[in-house]
Amino acid sequence: MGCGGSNTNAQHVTSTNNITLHYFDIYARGEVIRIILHYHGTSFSDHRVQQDKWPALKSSGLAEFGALPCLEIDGYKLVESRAIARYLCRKFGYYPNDPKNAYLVESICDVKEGINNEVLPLLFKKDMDALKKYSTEDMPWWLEKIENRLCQNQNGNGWFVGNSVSLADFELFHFVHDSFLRNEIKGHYGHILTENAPKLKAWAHRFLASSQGLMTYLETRPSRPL
Ligand SMILES: N[C@@H](CCC(=O)N[C@@H](CS)C(=O)NCC(=O)O)C(=O)O
Repeated sequence: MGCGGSNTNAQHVTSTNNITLHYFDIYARGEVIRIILHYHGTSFSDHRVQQDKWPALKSSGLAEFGALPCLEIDGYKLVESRAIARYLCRKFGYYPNDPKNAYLVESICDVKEGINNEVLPLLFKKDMDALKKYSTEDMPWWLEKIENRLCQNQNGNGWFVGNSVSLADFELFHFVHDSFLRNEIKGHYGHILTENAPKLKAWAHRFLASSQGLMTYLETRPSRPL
């Protein structure tokens, strides 16, 4: 196929101050975008796409690569969850300029992505036995290593990188909160975090306490069993 079609890369749409997130009503790849926007206190339209509406939306070409999330912002339709998270963090001042600090942020994000690649297929298949096996056998090792990284900065009593919140904190908070701390799940999996990474658990509570907007969102978002 040639390049004759319209350029849909970061497709430009009519400029507007309105922000709309199109994503499913789940806590997976697009949820970190909701977390960043609520933490920052930016109002946006949270379009939770129901499964029966997805085929038509997909055919409409809204999402450049045929998958969600898609964020309409600054006159663009942005896709790819991790690229969108970076965009927002750069825009809001949650991304370091210094290359070494950027490396520290990116390596933490890549660790989360590696875990996601193992866990999300199990969640989508609702393979709870495999999920439990991964959580009890593999996760403790990862949690310990991630906590070690946290402790390399300010003895684990601050944020992941430098003196302020960064993309690394957003990505890891999404992972830690939704895998271990949220109400629907903490009775089953919370002990894995408590036993293997107590400082990481304290960091997650500290992070949450630093944003009223995020606290309110997490208290009021639709409940999900998985
Ligand atoms: N690499 C993409 C993956 C997006 C993705 O797989 N999204 C899923 C939901 S989490 C989706 O849209 N599934 C429906 C489909 O592919 O038709 C990203 O990170 O945004």
